[in-house]
Amino acid sequence: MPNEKIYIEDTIVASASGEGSAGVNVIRVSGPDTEEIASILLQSLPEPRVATYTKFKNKNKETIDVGIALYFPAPNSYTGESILELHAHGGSIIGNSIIEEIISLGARQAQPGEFTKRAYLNGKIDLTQAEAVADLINSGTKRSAKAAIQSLTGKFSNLVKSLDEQLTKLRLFVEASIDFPEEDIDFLADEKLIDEISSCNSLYKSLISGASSGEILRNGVRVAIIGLPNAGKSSLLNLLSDTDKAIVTDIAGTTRDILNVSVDIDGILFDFFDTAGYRDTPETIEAEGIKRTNKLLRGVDLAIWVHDISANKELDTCYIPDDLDYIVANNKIDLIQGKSRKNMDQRTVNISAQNGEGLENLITKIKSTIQENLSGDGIFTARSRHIDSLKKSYEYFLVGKSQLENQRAGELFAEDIKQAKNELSEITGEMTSDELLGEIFSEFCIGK
Ligand SMILES: Nc1nc2c(ncn2[C@@H]2O[C@H](COP(=O)(O)OP(=O)(O)OP(=O)(O)O)[C@@H](O)[C@H]2O)c(=O)[nH]1
Ligand SMILES: [Mg+2]
Repeated sequence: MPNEKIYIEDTIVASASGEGSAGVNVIRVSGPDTEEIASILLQSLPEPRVATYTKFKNKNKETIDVGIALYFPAPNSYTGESILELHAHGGSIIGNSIIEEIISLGARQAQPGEFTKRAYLNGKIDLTQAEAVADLINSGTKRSAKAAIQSLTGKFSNLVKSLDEQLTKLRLFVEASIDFPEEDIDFLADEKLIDEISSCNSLYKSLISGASSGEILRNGVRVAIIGLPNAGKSSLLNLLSDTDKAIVTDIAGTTRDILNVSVDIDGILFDFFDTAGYRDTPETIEAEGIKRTNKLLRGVDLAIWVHDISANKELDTCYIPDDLDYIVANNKIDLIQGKSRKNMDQRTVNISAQNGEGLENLITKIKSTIQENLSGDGIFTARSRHIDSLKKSYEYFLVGKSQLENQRAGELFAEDIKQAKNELSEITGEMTSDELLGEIFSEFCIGK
């Protein structure tokens, strides 16, 4: 679909440099009327791709502003259509006057993300790249920006494409063999086929793990700090975020509402949530706080159970949902000496939220729990819809593989591979619904 030439009738305009005052305001025009608009506004069409210093004039030949004009004739532009870019003086008065003038010459105000949507519809970029543009603009850490650049430059789509090509080869190979039914084929005796199946399998695994890491980088990691009253949860939130955002007192039941702080740890955005302590309480506000904590736990990636080790209470983690990863932070270790400090297992760290002891260990543990597959540079940005499609595609592949291995069923294998390929094509946007497109581009800012 995207590679078919789609004729888009109208011409759009928007400021690409966003709201607020700035030195320069970049105004973009894209569409079939670009040349005509430029000829009137600038009195002549600038030379393609050459920065031209010129006056911007209204229909009465009055100068609205002076600045740089850049003209990119179709199809060699961001959108694939003719584009005019005006670098005007900053400030909304001048910017709006120029935009109004361009609208009076036949353009209309662009929708959010419409330039990028046109780039996608004109086959300039695929859908993962378009999504990466939004991710890059919205990225909250250097590392997530780097991951977005990787996807923007095609790293993710190329991996998906290469998996798709391998699946095509497999399917063709098996289909060619089924065309000779008189021969009783033993697919599994063919080493080349076995090798290719196993290489597809590995590619699926690395893509799914890469995309999962990419999603973590994009969205950040949500961590709930939970435990009994007075265990030191709010103190820990303050320590982790190096703030005094949460109120700390020695009164059990201090925190009632959920408090949230974002912290950039080595390029990954962590959202820490401080919560009300668990206990049976007749007090309505505190009980409501506990209810909110339980709801929060259904939407986080990790919990830190803060346990007051000085209080001589049993560790009771029964409030943590079965499928949620958690770390036990034995807090107030400063009050404990010698032997009783030990007694550690894999998911436990000793800390003092008061004096900072053990903080590094806790952070290392948080990272290792989350980052199991967050590796160095190989990361690209990805979204849950990509992971869903990859997983569905992998399921078809695995079913097909077992049909072949257990029943020698070549036809069924070929059919499953076809389905697996369909799922992949949703990722790059070769097969995508209008609804999904609307959803994706509505997240963009105007002018992108
Ligand atoms: N000695 C010592 N005291 C601590 C430590 N961490 C917290 N405290 C103290 O324990 C008390 C409770 O701390 P908070 O951080 O308010 O505990 P909380 O878990 O948020 O409590 P609630 O909000 O009531 O559930 C305060 O008096 C803190 O100063 C620690 O590591 N060592
Ligand atoms: Mg608290």
